[in-house]
Amino acid sequence: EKNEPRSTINNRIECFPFKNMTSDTCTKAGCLWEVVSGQPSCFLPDTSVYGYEVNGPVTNIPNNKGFSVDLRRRRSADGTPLFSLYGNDVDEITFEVNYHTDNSLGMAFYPKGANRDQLRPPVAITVPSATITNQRYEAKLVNTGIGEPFNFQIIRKSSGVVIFDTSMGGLTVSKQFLMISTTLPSEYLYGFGENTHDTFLHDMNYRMWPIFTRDISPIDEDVNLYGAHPFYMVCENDGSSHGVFFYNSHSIDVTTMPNPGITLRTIGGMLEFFVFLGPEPESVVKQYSDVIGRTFMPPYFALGFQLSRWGYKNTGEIQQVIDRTRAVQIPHDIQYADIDYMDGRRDFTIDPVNFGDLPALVDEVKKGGLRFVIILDPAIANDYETYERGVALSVYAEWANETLKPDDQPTENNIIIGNVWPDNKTAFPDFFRDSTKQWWTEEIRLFYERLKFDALWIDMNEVANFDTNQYSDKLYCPPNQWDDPPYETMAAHTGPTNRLSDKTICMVAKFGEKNDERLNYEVHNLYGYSQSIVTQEAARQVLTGKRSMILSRSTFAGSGKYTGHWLGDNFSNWKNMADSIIGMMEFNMFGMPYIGADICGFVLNTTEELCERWMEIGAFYPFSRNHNVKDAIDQDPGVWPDTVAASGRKALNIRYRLLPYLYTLFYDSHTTGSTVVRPLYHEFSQDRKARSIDKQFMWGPALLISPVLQEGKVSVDVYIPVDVWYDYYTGIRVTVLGSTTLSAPRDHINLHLRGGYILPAQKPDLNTMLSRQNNFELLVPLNDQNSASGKMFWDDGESVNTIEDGLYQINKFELSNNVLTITVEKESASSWPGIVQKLDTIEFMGWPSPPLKITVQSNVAEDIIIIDSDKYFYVAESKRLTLLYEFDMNQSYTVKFE
Ligand code: MIG
Repeated sequence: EKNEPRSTINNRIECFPFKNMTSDTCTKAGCLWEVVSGQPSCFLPDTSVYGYEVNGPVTNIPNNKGFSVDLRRRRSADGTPLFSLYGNDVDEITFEVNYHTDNSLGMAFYPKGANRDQLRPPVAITVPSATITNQRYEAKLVNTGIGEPFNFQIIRKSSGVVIFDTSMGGLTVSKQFLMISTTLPSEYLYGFGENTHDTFLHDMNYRMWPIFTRDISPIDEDVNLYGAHPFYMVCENDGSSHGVFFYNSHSIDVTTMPNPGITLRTIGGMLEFFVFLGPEPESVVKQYSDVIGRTFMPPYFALGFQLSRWGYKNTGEIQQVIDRTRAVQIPHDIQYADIDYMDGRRDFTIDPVNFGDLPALVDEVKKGGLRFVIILDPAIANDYETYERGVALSVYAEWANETLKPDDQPTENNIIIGNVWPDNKTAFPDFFRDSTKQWWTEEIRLFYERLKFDALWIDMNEVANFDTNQYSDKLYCPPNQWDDPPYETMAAHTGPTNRLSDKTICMVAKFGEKNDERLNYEVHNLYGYSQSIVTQEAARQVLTGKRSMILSRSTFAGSGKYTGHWLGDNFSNWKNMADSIIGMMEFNMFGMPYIGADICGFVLNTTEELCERWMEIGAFYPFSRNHNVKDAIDQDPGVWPDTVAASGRKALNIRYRLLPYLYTLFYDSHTTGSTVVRPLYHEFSQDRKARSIDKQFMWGPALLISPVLQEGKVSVDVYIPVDVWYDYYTGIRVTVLGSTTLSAPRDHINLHLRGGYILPAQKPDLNTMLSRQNNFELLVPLNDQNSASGKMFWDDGESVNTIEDGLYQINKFELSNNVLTITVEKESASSWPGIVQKLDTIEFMGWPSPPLKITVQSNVAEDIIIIDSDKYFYVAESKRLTLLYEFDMNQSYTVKFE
């Protein structure tokens, strides 16, 4: 009777996902039942019946910093709370809105009087704070009368667009089930991860996505992968964008709805959100990074090309790969060793038979500028000194309480024992403890004494454990409210035995220091995150003052401060190659620009054509590594000298040429939060077509990359937004804009430069140690005003905190009114030798007519030099002007064209 149908069926909030409901069980539970195809049949009644109501006056926070209001559950006529979905609902809660800055706000729902810190994830964030002077949003409690349904909106003042709106109801706060729904102002929804999304733009048709870290190949949709990033972005119809961060580390389910809207469900903590008003997409990502932190600055060598595989049989095989890569003149900066190098796959050991000579190889190859990276897994075999030293410092995750531990589980000291790669049973370090940090750092230091690695690759940190629940003689989780919560989330329904603990350790494992203990249930998503923090610090300590680089498989919001990421165990197929673009764009949105996928594909045998195309696109991954599974055919480019290697070399030489531009994008990202790999949507958000492009991507604002992603194709369908563009190879201006088809022979990846930007470049070489000694170049594609601008960031490429310590240089470039100025904007401090290289080539594209005279004046000399006319060339057909003149990067110049 009271359960009125909803006004539209496109906003149904499902009552019991994963339960087989019938008309009878559904209505008995208080929900509505109606079968409509494509819609949930059992769904919640509206806010007149379910959810919360206003239960007190609105209290303003002084200085226009927000407000709070008490709420209580909806009541029946006799004053008792109405029905509950999963039990234990909190009757009285407080809703608080905090205006952080003019462009960002926070909001939280918490049990009245609760200590919020205990409900928050142990993830360091920064709450932005500024005086509110020109608030871009209105935060509106729609009903303020006592007993009226809770309804909250955030409105973008400039357009009146409602960007957050809880009017469809469903708000639930219980101990182990929390839910909120919001309508969205448009269908342009991006983000949430880590999942394999078929499209960058979300499908709004009741798709559900789990967020819960797990060791699963990114080949299927609808499963949770390695990382957890509860962040989304929406492009409003007018092109303004906003973003929302759900600050919660529990297992989360995201459901899209066609109205359009989303429902978020989680199983603990708080419903707490940060909202960012942008309005430009890049501003949204920057504002998000204000909260979660900005990316680490990668060492320069980490921008070079990298080779890896699982299954090298011995040091000799690694040497062979290095040699055949050199033979085909492929630039090569990092060589990896996977778990094969270990003795019985135990961390910090070396297989004495097959890899005893690995340290010597590392020493040798480093002389030529190659760097070496080793893998480390978190799980520690319980049969050697590393393990024993950990026991002594009590570094391992334990059962939360003795009574939960099944009697038949192998254990010592209450430590949780599992089974991963090592030859023996394993324990799992708890990286939330200081003692673990001390132990891990020391183990890394001891190992560095044996093998001089340059960076660390941390794998299996979801945390992966192979057999939980699958074999009775190995680890299994006794039934309890944490391993079997009333609402299990989708993650539990995508594991082998349908439990959260599948392929990981029990939710009742305990983590953290004695005075701040947390159940795995709360912090499971933070395993890789916590390991990344400790590993970065350890590497920097051990490599005294060197930046190093950490590559982590599992990540959380904020991991970008500490690590990069690869997209995991992809398959050697064309779809997975295309998916990598979406993954890269999403991780850039998540503040993790150091990202890429295994080039040529990991699982299965690659093919020559696939590998060739993958080397081409992979040359434009910020993290560019060819990596392969054990037992698959070799796929390093040297295997196919005339095809994969030839095309790979061509693409990689362009990458190396553009590394100063890429490095400068990382500097921008590190200092402002901007993206490195950038979706077209970010640069052309007014262009509706650009908002859905996910088969092409950009480097920053100036380079458009359009790879071939299909087998047998020698052309590519692209979208080129309305602007000034030049073909990278010919310098010829693009005349057909919009949707078009470009020729793309097997050895060609289409690249376009955007008019108006100046890109710093450098002559390529076989690794970055060599290329860093070459002369610089500038690429100057002109816009329609015949102007362009840009900058270059430079430092020693490897010291820690060069930016914070001011040990870097910035050169600014500006072309307008036929005058090019090169300005040393920030000179490097004296303690750093500065730039010795010259800039000797400037390539202008779209230069209108041949110059009659070019003059140069340096800031350190009085005289104006007239450049010899044989030092510049103008090609009328392509309107390309090349200037060959040696500029010293430590001087400022004015170059005039007459
Ligand atoms: O269960 O170390 O994603 O890159 O080669 C497989 C072996 C373990 C998974 C990583 C992959 C790596 C592999 N590892």
